[in-house]
Amino acid sequence: MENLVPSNENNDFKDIVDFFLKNVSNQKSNNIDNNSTIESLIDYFQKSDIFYSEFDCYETHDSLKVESLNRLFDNKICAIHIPNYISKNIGDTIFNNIKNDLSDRKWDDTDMFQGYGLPVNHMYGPTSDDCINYFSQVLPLIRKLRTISGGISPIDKLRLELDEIWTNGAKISNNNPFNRKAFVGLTRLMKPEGLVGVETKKNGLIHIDGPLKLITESGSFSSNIYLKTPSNGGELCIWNVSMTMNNSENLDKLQKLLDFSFDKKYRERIQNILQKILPNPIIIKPQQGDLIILNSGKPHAVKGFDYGIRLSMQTFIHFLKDKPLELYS
Ligand SMILES: O=C(O)CCC(=O)C(=O)O
Ligand SMILES: [Fe+2]
Repeated sequence: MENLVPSNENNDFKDIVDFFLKNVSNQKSNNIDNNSTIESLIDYFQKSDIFYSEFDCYETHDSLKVESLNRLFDNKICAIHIPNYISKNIGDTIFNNIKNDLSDRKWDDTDMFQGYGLPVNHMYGPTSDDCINYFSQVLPLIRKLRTISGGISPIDKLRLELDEIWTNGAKISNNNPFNRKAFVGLTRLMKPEGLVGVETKKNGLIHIDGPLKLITESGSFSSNIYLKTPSNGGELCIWNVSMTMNNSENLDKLQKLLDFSFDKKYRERIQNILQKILPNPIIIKPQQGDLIILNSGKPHAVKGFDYGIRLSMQTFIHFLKDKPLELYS
């Protein structure tokens, strides 16, 4: 993908340059040694029992329904699956149009091999150029995806429908230190050669994207619209860890372990332990054209596959009671 970083002299990004200057100069060294914490957590969980699960509950519908969203945001269910949310043709069309334009970068610390668009963590640097790069791609890529789709893009459709059915509406988030609109529609490519690790290559990287201990006033959710799916494998696994049946201290320790679930140094050991201590997962096999919205505070992982590709258009949905839903990728 072309480098979008404009010159730092560009006044359009002065706020970003200033923000990074201020924060880098104020930054205190934060090099805490995590080794002993991780080792003691691994030690602890090696001897621990399996976590209790809530009863397996996700819903399948033919369209987005407000009652179902309410149950998801209220932590009564952990996912909503809508088969055939978009036509299979659109998935193929988008793939054919972006396949030569995917990131040069091949991520080796997550299951995303290449992406179209940048994930939200780029907003936070480490340099101001990363942040400028992130915001420079927002509108061009949202609009490119719309043009390629020949009308509204899959992520536009999701945003519009959420806005239509959710009383407080849905919007692209600008809730960040720069008060700028975030990117939505990160398109994530998974390929067999990009799957990391040994055990994780098959069973996926278990992680959370929001706090493990759920509350009902707010929450972090992730949605994926599947543009291409492999015929075998690529299932989404969600561990519906109970918030009430497990000891609160154990949940805190599990959260800490999950904080390091992508850490290259410990990844394989942590993932093996997670596979042992978590209860049986809910397994959903997405097909091309489907939409899944999941509670991203529930541990989840995507299973590997040997043939084909898995391409999904992703956005996080942040829920805060009585406020519009906020979308960002
Ligand atoms: O690709 C998927 O099915 C889920 C990916 C994921 O981890 C997420 O959306 O948070
Ligand atoms: Fe995730």
